[in-house]
Amino acid sequence: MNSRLPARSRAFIALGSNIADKVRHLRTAVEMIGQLPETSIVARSTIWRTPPWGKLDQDWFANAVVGVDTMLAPLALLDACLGIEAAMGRVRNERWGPRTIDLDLLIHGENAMKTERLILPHPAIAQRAFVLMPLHEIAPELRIGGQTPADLLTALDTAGIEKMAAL
Ligand code: A4P
Ligand code: MG
Repeated sequence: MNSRLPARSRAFIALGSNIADKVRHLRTAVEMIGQLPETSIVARSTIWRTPPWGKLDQDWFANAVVGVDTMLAPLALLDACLGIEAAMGRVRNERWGPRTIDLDLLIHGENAMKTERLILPHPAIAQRAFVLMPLHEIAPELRIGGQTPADLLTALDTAGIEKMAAL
């Protein structure tokens, strides 16, 4: 294979919203992800209703995960996701605080990196049931540090996390 050819990768993007019409925000973001260049959505989880994690005094979240096939390199895909957040009017206030839409790049093929702008795989996957439950739905065989989403979920509290709508 010609190593200079750009590679196609399977990536997973987590979506979260806890302001106003949360379900609509997730659907709008997925539509925009599907319109990115050389990127197609290949799997979408259910939308899950999840209790707030990290910062507890805020509204519940709608969370989901999509799988994409993309020719975009990791940083290009991150920038595209940040662009969608900005286009949807997200304002960055406090860490872990309320948000119209949050897009986290969970996995990008086999790529592993730790730079100031991007860490792959996303460092918090193993602590977050609101990511692992939708990820398990669409990628039960995926390995994160050698463990499947179901393996990682055995150590976590999943109370109050429920399916709420199709994405
Ligand atoms: N960044 C580095 N690696 C990545 C990556 N793999 N994916 C950098 C995405 N971004 C990555 O992100 C800050 C910077 O992280 C980005 O500019 C990028 O360069 P951000 O989204 O502005 O930060 P944040 O979201 O305010 O903070 P943080 O710590 O990322 O919060 P999280 O992790 O997004 O958590 N509870 C429930 N139930 N459901 C939720 O969805 N979300 C949060 C926010 C808290 N509690 C929640 C939920
Ligand atoms: Mg984020």
